[in-house]
Amino acid sequence: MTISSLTLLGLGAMGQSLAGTALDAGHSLTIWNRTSGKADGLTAQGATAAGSVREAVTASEVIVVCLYDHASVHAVLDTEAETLRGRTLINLTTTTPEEARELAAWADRHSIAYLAGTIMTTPQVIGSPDSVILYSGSQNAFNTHRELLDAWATSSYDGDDAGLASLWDLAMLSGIYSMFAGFLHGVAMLQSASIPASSYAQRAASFMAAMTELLGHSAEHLETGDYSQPLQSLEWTTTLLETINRASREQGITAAPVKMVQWLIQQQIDAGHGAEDFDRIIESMRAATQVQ
Ligand code: FVH
Repeated sequence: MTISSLTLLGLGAMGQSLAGTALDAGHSLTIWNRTSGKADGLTAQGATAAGSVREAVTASEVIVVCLYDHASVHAVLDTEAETLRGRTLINLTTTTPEEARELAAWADRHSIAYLAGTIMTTPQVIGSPDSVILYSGSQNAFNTHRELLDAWATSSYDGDDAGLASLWDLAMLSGIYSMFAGFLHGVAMLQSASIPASSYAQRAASFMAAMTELLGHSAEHLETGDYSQPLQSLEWTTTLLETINRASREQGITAAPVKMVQWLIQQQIDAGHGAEDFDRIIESMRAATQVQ
């Protein structure tokens, strides 16, 4: 089903890309941004710039929000709850799961259909086959506006709990940031011996890709909670990580990402689980005493 009208609030780097792609796909688009100047290129492509949030919301049945954070979404929408009544709100702003649920409840109180989306890609990739956006919340909104959503990315629907898309997003990003911190630590080690980052990147890419083959094996441990058949025990691993620590000191750098892993391991060793598998460190993350 082709939508007749669409409003986009927020013309940052991502909003610009979403807007351009929607226009390219033939959608009729109204745009609004807090500060002026960001709409100019898009109006030249056919978008209509609204002078206020109310004017922008009134123009369309579907309102897409792509703002900086949860607080900015409330800053923009709170005074327009009645204007939004009966319309569909698709929020592509990064939030926590609880923030997404809070917005869904707010929308529900005002009879606004609410779909939460999390963008798993950069603005440059929006509209390409590599672009992925995860959704949760109103299944009806997801199904009804699928054509628009699919213009931006491969769209996945994860369930009617509005917080789920966000939970997935942040869980995926957590893995990526930890991996890149480890990559940068490796670069720092090698650069201390004048080996360029590009050499490390080339060798590390295939090594890391090979390591991802082990994720399924870990998942088996994590789903059963049985860590008694270690691929690498906690005691063995902490000895290795201490060696990386000493090597880092020798090279004059700090091994902060490695120390974080050592800390998680130590909780389990102290609790008497040193002979069990490395995957057991997930229990340190679940512990109520964790560092916030
Ligand atoms: N850019 C990316 O690579 C990532 C990819 C993954 C998903 N994110 C999320 O997308 C949201 C928007 O990101 P963005 O890249 O467009 O962000 P900015 O370029 O910084 O633009 C922010 C827009 O938000 C407006 N804004 C900020 N605070 C307020 C406020 N209090 N009231 C109204 N609008 C506000 C800002 O307006 P202005 O500064 O231009 O006036 C921009 O339109 C984000 O959640 C990412 O996590 C992108």
